[in-house]
Amino acid sequence: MVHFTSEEKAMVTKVWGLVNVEDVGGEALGRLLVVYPWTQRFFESFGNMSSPSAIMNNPKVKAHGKKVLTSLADATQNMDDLKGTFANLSELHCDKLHVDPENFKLLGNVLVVVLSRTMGKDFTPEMQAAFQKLVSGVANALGSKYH
Ligand code: HNI
Repeated sequence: MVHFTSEEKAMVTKVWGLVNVEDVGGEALGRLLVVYPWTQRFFESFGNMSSPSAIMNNPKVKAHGKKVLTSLADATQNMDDLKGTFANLSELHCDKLHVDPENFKLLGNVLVVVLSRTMGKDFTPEMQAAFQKLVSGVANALGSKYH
């Protein structure tokens, strides 16, 4: 189980305060689908994914990215209990959606890349480290109910 120091918690809160959930969510999910094309198979109902620009401008991708990031807000507020916080979503992604948990790590990493781009120098190494730890903890929590 990951443990966050009070400094790390403060860093995560700071990062989250600078995140525009709508922009960053769509950008991160879009990039996941472009960079790791096999992830597209989970989103066949989303329509046009024929090129990187089709993916990045797909309204369903943007809407779903926003939904995922909104759910990540729960992580920033429950850093002492990520497993409990994501228990239901772990069951959903395993039993109903059949998403390989490796993909949670990929999305977390893409998210960190997107934050580096959007925040530039404001995203200090300490902030990056704390946020990377958070997304890794969430990926772990989302995988915890797999069987
Ligand atoms: Ni994920 C639905 C949260 C990563 C594939 N996902 C959701 C929902 C939430 C959510 C919230 C909506 C649930 C509901 O309707 O009750 N997903 C998260 C979080 C992460 C994540 C917090 C990681 C940080 N999901 C991923 C990844 C994939 C993924 C990496 C696949 C590559 N998720 C899905 C699919 C759905 C989904 C597929 C259903 C989409 C739909 O509406 O058809």
